Amino acid sequence: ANTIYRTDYTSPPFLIDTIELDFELEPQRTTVINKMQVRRNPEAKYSPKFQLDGEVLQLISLHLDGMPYKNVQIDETGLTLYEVPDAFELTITSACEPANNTSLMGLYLSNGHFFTQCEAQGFRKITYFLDRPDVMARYTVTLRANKTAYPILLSNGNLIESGDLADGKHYAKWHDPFAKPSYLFALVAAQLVALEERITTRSGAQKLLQVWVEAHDLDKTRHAMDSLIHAIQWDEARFGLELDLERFMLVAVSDFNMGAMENKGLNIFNTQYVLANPQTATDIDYTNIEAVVGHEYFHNWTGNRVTCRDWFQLSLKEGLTVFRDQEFSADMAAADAVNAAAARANQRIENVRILQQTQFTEDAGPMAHPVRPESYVEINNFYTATVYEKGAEVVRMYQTLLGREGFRQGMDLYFQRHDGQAVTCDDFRQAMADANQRDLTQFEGWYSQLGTPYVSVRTRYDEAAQTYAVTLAQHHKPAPNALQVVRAPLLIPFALGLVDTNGQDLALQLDNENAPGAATRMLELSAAEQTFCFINVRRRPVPSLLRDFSAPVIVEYDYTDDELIFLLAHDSDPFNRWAAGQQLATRTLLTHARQAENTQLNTHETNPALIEAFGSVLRNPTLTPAFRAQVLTLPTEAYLAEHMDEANPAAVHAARQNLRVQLANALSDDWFAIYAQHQTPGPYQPTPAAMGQRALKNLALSYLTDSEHTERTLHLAQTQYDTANNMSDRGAALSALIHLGGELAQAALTDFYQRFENEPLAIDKWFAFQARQTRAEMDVINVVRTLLRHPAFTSKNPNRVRALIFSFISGNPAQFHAPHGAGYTLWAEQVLALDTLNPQLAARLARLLERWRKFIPPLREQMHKALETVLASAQSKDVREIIHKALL
Ligand code: B3K
Ligand code: ZN
Repeated sequence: ANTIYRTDYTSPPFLIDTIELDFELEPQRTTVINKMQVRRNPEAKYSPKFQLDGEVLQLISLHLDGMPYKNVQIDETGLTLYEVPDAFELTITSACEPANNTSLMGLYLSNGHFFTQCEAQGFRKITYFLDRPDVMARYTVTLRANKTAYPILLSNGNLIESGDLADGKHYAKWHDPFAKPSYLFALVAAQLVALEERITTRSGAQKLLQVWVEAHDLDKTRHAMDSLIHAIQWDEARFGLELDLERFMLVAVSDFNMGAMENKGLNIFNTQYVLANPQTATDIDYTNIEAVVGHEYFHNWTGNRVTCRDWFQLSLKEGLTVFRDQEFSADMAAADAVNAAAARANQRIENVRILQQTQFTEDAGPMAHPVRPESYVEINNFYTATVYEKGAEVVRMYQTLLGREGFRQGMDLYFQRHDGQAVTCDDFRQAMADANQRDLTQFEGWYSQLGTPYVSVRTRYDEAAQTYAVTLAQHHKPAPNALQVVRAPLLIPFALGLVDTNGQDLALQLDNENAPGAATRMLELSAAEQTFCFINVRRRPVPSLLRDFSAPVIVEYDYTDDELIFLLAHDSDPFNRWAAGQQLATRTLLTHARQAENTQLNTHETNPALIEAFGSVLRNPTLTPAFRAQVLTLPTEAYLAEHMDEANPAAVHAARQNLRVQLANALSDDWFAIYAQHQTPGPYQPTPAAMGQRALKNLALSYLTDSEHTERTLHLAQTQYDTANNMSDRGAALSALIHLGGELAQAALTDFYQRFENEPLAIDKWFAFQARQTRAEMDVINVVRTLLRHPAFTSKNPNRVRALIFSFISGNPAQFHAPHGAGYTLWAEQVLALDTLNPQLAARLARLLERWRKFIPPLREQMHKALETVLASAQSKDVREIIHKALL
């Protein structure tokens, strides 16, 4: 397959100013008439031919300026027109087959209704077009369909006409006043109802907001609507950005490859990120819905009004929009919280946990790429943690370096310069630089260099001189796929504090300063190595490094256990308090994992100081329940395995399980007390405070399932299961019962299924709980195999596939990597089954084995064989690119 390179970019030879689309919607065969006004791009190299993208389309007719045009060639990638004039009208009629489209790209059916997904390159499966983001056109769309089957007809922008037609059909005509790239086109033709609200934005304009769902889901739309209203208000307040359309629609669809899609004025959502009521959705679902609704809404400016010149610039819109949704969630949580700083820290911890678990791993493996990739075979494979999560960290660093005000000025200049344009990451960086009169040339490295930077720290206290010198040195591990070797020092904002022996922060004074200043210093590391010398330091402090995770790097510093325990107890930076606890736990767990590899680890005397330190946090009433839950949540098995020289999932599981048992038993009185104290009586409330209570209470329940108090815990879990008024509690109880095993678990599973038979998102949870169970006596691969044959399982629904197969493979490493290798056989089988059905989803599944080289030899060899099996039969370029890179 062809590799596309960033540096090969050239401007489009033609521009398309307007497009009129006319759809005759039929499931088996939909006809599309496409009328475009085309002209040569004065800024591009002259090309005698005009090439349009088009895939799996049947061409019916083609007219140029109203006359049939014959000087055309067709192949499987599109159409080439020869000898075209400088400006012309092109009318193309073609057909596609929505009912046979299982890829969920282009126009497809879900529950018998029509939906589209065009990003990145799905529009070419709908009609012939210059399907690239730097070709921006004004769209007018007419939809025609049977009125009974598809009473609701939606597209981008404003509704300008609608009415009845002959033969039981009706039509709707939509016009989007904003020029947009084809990836933002959308249509929906379905039987839906909407929750509606009218709001007034800050300029006084009236707007109509709608959340469209199937009728039986109308009781699950309130939270999405509230999230949308909050997002609109937040973007006005924080960035001065207003909703620019008369109406804004969200639509829920059951079959969707990703979370949601920011189509102009018509955001289409995976049901998982829009539907919620207390019975079916967990606190995490509520939180995710707020984040994703915000994310898609924020794209209206960062992505839609200013879009990407080419797909290598994807992080221009995704990194920036993830940063914006993270800030939105943090501000929302802080606004509702008693302790705003703690609520913010909690958000930050959650974001960083994901970054460290997914992006750091990606950056160390065969798919490692810079935030702005240099090449790709299939662009859908580059909607990655690096582009999204590391991209968001890169945007955050501008704000860290320039301050909130400076960042806002950079954003204002960015829109002033580029509204209505398709631009690059360099354009964004330049706007930030110019608005703040700051040279950000060096910052380019964050876009061009792959891999996670390391910052190693050395400190030297001079008692006589009362100085404390901190030396920061940046370096990289060798690039995993040898793609890139050029490295230059990065500009790293490194927040540091010094904690005195009494637990207080020192007021910091550098040797070139006259007076002590703030307790947290933002050091700017721009060279390979730099030393910062603090003066008037009366006692040796403990350094608090990279506060609030000020840069996406790995810090290396030889803390003693006592220092970590000290920071966990005293650091004024809550993020670093959490990080100290995680580092201490990781260290202990990795030591035990190595012991488990060599001997048989059974009941190790775990570091009693660690248990005491965690117990102090657990009992500390001045800390929020949410924060205590974060600290007491051990690093995942996947994270720990990644930190071994050779990953050994069985050893990691044994070590982690052992520490859980120790924490469960040593602190059992505390856990029972916590469980009793943090009940949330009364109606369910998705507030940060109530969510924190539930998180800590359900963590207590989870630990107690590993304690000696089996009967008592079983009783708590059963009671909670029976009496819960929300899914967080019922789900946690079910998962506890499954972990305890036996007849009660079976009965609860049966009850859960019957209770939620008509709620697909709850049934997804039912599959996921079973796939994630870690009870030692259970052979979970066989549970999964049995569930694959369950009547409610289907490979055609991505949520169901993720619930069962992905949950098992990435959420249950010890069982998946069982020594006999049956997990890998299952993986290969499922990748190949999905490969022809839904290549995008298949490629995501394929990626779950890309780190195969990291594992101990017996597993590595079997994984290698499974990869070879897939390579031998995979058809899609999506899967082939992943497997090919994994095997390089
Ligand atoms: N922009 C979409 C992602 C589309 C992915 C296509 N493979 C969702 C988002 O990031 O908001
Ligand atoms: Zn996005």
